[in-house]
Amino acid sequence: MIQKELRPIILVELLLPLALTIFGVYHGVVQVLYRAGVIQDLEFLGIGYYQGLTAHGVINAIVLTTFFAVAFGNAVISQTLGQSVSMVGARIGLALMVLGTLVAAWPIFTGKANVLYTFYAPLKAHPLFYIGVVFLVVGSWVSFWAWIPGYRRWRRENPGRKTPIGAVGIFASFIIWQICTLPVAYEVIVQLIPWSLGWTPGVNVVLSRLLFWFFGHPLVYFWLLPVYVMYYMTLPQIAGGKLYSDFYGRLAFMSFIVLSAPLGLHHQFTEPALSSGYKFLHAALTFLVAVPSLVTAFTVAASLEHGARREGGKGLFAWWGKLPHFDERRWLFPYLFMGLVIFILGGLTGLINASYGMSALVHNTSWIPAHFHLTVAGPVFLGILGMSLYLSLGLLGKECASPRAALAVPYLWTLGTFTFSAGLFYGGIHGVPRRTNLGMSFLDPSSDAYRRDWVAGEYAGAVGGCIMGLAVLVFFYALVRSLLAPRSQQAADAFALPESAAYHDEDVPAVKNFRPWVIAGVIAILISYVPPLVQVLGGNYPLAAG
Ligand code: HAS
Repeated sequence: MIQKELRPIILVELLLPLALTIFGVYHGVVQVLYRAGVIQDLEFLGIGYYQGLTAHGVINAIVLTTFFAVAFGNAVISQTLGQSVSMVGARIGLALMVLGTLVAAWPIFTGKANVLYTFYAPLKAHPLFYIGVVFLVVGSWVSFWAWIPGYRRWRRENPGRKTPIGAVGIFASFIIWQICTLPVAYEVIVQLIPWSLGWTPGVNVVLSRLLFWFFGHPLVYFWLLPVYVMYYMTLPQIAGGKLYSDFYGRLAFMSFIVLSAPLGLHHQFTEPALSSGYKFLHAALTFLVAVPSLVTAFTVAASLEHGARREGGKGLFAWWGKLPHFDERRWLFPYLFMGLVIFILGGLTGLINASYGMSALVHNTSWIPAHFHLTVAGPVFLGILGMSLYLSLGLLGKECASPRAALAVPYLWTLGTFTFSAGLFYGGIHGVPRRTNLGMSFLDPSSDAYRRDWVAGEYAGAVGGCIMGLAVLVFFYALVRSLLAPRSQQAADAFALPESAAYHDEDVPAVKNFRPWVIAGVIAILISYVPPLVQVLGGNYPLAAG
């Protein structure tokens, strides 16, 4: 059972960022229209191109994901450990996150923070943007710390018992977050805030980029792991089966603690200030971090097969037909399943990016947003939408009032992301740049820079982006109708997240304790980041005024 006093906090953490996502998604649709040349201007309805792009990235990829990770973490930890989360910590955490979001929103909405969601120097924002980000992150830390006393109590009261797998995944995610936000906290507090306040003459851009990407790659696993918790903890049961292997689930989460961080240089293969040897090391480690996802692919597929066969599924592939793809009572299933389907392509294209030589072809082209709309905007966004609807209705004791609409969303979203990404992949390998107002340049037929061969990809991107926008509209229709439906206190009291039993419930001591994995993770970070850091600090680069 989810702790009673925690429920209103979880509801705010789910619904507030979802409301903001209306702006986030709106700017996504406007973005594809600029890029396809439908909008040929520096701004649309008073909001500039880079201002809208910043709002799109910050709201969807930073605010929504962080609030959701904390909300879902609160629900999973309090339910699976049956221990109370510290209410003081949960309240302070929420207050700081809301304050941070409001403080950062002002410079974004007034056009004083057009620095994109990758906010490293030399782009400079108003100091309040950085201060807001600090509050948001510290709020998420405090929410995480609020789980620790209850977990220690649980361990004392349950000696030798395995921590429930949902709690393992949530803790893994927040351990990664705690570690990876330290370098970006240094960057923001020591470099960016004093610089944006005018207290320092300039900023070391190379150091700023290095610290940002130290944070930037593990950040993607902070987005992904809550969804992996859904895949391991809830999906097998919704599919009518069991988690195929408890050990492999734990192994995947523990491996992410070690492997998420020491590979951020794969975002900086083109960085002239860093030696190629370090880049090669990070490239090799990037291939290793795909392993826990491949393990997940096999374990989750086996769990789905087990569920489908229990429901009468037969044959080598025909059992797929027995999964609840269109079951109105189990409308959460396609949010998770279609996320997995999308992630097959998202993961494969990640491996292409990681290949040292291939990155030179695709870096900073539209290939990159195509990749990340099949990852963060694929399994992650679908998981967030589905679970936010499921959790908020469950906590309020309401039924989904439009199950058909709720079911349509993941299919529409998948159609949209595949169309969008196909266009942007195509454009990317033909050299179309990312983060560029193409309607004012390469897609403007009256411009000397016009590129006819780039039109098809961007048009496909625009069609896909509009379908994605439509999917979100349908989602809000289902959400609002359901929120207006009558509530049942009895249903609210009885609500719990589905927890799958394990088919193979192995007892392997190596994956029962976080400590050795955290130590290995810190050692891996020291090996992979100290030499590049020493190189950058010894570089004596001129400071950028911004
Ligand atoms: Fe990435 C750039 C490499 C995963 C997000 N990535 C980005 C950026 C973002 C992002 C936002 O090496 C752009 C940053 C920016 O703005 O510049 N990425 C990888 C690799 C992985 C990977 C190797 N990325 C993610 C995830 C993200 C994410 C996850 C968000 C959540 N990425 C890169 C690289 C770059 C990059 C370079 C920099 C490129 C550049 O030059 O700028 C791996 O973790 C992927 C492993 C995943 C798999 C897939 C496993 C499949 C599963 C589904 C199974 C399906 C089932 C269903 C069971 C190997 C789990 C069965 C049903 C059937 C129908 C069969």
